[in-house]
Amino acid sequence: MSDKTPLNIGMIGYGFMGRAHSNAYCKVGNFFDTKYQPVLKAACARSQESVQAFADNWGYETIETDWRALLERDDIDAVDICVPNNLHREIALAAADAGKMILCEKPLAMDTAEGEEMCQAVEAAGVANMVWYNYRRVPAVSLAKQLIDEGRLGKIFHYRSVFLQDWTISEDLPQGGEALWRLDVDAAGSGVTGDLLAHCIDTAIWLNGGISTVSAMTETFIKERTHQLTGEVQKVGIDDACAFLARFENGSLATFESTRYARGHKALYTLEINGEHASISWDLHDLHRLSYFDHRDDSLVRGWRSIHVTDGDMPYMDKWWVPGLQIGYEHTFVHQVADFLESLETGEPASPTFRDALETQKICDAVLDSAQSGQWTEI
Ligand code: SOE
Repeated sequence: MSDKTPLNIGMIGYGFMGRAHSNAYCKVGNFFDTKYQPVLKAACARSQESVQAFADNWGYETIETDWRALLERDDIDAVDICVPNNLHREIALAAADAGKMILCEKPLAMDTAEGEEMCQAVEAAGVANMVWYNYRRVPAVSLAKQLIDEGRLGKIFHYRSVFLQDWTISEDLPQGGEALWRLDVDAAGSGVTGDLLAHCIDTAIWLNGGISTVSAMTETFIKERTHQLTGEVQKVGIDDACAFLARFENGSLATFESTRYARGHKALYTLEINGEHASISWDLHDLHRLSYFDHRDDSLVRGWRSIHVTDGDMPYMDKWWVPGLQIGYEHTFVHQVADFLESLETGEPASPTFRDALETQKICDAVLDSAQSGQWTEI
């Protein structure tokens, strides 16, 4: 019998992220020595058949088909919002009102105004809250943060980041409905800006501080698509591609680019940071490696080194296997849950909180405004 304190989870949604988070709740207690143990108490979605199948697969004890009923239950401590972006606000406000802790999928909201409302709601209710920007918890990215915070790079001059995919190139791909809601502006709020660049921005702010001004361009390559739910051909409202320039508050310059039209790239998230003494770069396709160049090295052996981030003194790695054996994508979510559980013990909020994630939302809004106006936009 575990002597851990149960933390009853109510999962809303059962898609890709519902699976990633459920897996994390299942695994965290086996690898991390936390006081709290997530319990898969209830899964909730509109389709009874689908949510039952999801619950059976992951071991959720019960199901609900109405999220309001889930929030009324006394046996739910924390709700996990894994539904399309246009539903985050309403559920989060009601969950805060019901006194539930909230773990919300990214991006926080459809826009900054909604996000601000959500921040105020969780802060007024005093409930623990966190947004699932999982890439911070890739050990190599966490190591990058450590190296930067230790001052090893010195003054930062440049930040460069891309997130490239190619899954929406076919004009026959419908928009809207299950699995394809990311293409429907009414459900997603934006295209690659909120879905992919939001990850790049979250990591960038975390590693390199606030962004002060942006200049962006966006494009929607396919102007009309059939809506999966209505069967009607409708205008596409999302940005298929977005590129922007940015200035950070620390004086460094940045370029960001994202598209779902980069043939050959499935999820190429990269970042590179150039500082006065050293540079680092990272690539999601090789996520357990961090490239590092230090100009202070002896010139005869100076060069880019590829750090295999698996040693026990590297972030999170003492919790897994033995040095040299790597971990993957799903572990980032386990790390995030572990940090959330630890935050309940220490009282120190797990980042990014709603308030932290609002910063990313502000940048996304500024990027879209700038693309619209053709002007630089101050944050
Ligand atoms: C889109 O394809 C997507 O699944 C995003 O929604 C995720 O946030 C990203 O991590 C991977 O790509």
